[in-house]
Amino acid sequence: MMIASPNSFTITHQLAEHFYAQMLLIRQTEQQFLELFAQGKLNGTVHTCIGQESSAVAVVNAMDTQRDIIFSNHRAHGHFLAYCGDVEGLLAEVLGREGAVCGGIGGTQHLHAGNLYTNGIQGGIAPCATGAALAEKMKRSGAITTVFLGDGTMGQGAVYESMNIAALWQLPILFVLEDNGIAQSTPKQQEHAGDLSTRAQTFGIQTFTADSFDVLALHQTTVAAVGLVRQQQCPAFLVVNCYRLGPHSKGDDTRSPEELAAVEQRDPLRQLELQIDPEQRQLIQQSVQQRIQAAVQDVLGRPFISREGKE
Ligand SMILES: Cc1ncc(C[n+]2csc(CCOP(=O)(O)OP(=O)(O)O)c2C)c(N)n1
Repeated sequence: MMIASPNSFTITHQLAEHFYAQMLLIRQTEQQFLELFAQGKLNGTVHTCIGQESSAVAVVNAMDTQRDIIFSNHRAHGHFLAYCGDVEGLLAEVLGREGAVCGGIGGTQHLHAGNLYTNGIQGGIAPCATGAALAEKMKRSGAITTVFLGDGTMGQGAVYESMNIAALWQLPILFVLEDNGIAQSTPKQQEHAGDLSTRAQTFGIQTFTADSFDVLALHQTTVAAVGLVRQQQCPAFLVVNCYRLGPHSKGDDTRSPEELAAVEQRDPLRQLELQIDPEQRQLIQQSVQQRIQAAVQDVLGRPFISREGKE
């Protein structure tokens, strides 16, 4: 199911409601994953983007999802759901059930739907995205490519090789840095010298900066960055300052409860909630909750995917 293009929203409050519904869907789907894990129904691990949903929603909605290409990483559920909204396909993928969006082979980190591709190898997606941008430029399709990177991933050489070639060949690609200040358990300051937000400037790539706490403002900044990439057929760098409210995956959060509690006060989902008409808010909450409950019940009732004869 493709989500309606935000271009059809002319009134800010309609856009806010649309974003709220998407952010809530992402939040509650991921909370469901954690719950299913705790119940022993979900094997392996999941990396949730709880607290960072606004980045996925603001960026994906600035793109033309009919033709643009998105590459994402290990923390991909938000990008995936903002792109296609397929809760059932994602749940089935993570739970290894029939109807899984990638046949149950990709799991949480390796998702594919339409023009969206995700991969858990840090930095490995940057050259792939750059190649896709080159292909679209050669085809003169007008499509652009976006690639999501974490601050820890900015330590990978392949990211800079990709920026270099994207600038040299003027490729239509938006590098999005979701800077949540930590890579698993390593704070940014212990890992990187200098300022990550100025990295792309050395390649002559224009940089846009916003934070995730105001999804509407972040969306506006992204629209400007996407416009530049599409019109000028050149790369751009968008730095999204954000904060992960959950652990890296599970039980591996080294940040203090005080630090987390302070940032929870600024939770982007709650900030947006305050801007939504209470009646409308309740309707959205009910609809998202029903959707997720029905999806969980449906998917848990499906058979496991059989690998018999496929090895
Ligand atoms: C090449 C590679 N090295 C190590 C890992 C293990 N790993 C998974 S996520 C992660 C941290 C990533 O941090 P960051 O890029 O800041 O993204 P975030 O998790 O904060 O979203 C690491 C080291 C990996 N997936 N790929």
